[in-house]
Amino acid sequence: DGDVLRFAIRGMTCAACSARIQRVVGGMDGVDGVEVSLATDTATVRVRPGTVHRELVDAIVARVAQMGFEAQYLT
Ligand code: 9UX
Repeated sequence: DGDVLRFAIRGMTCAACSARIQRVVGGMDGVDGVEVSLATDTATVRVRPGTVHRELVDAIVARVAQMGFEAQYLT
C-alpha cells in the first residue's frame, strides 16, 4: 500500500475543525486516507500508490490554507 505523509496543523480549536480537514483532505486526488488529530495537531495522510509526493504535499498545504488553517509538512 501507499506511503504516509505527516503534517503539523495549526489553528484547530474544536473537533469540528479536525473533522472538516479530515473530510476535505480525504476527498483529494491521490489521498487514500487521512487521520487528523486535534490532540496532537497533526494530520497523517496515506498516499495512493503512483502519486507524486511533492505535488500532493503542495496541494494539501494549499487546500488546508484555503480552509483557514496552516499545514506544515513534517519530513
Ligand atoms: Mo469549531 Mo473549527 O466551533 O474551524 S469548527 S472552531
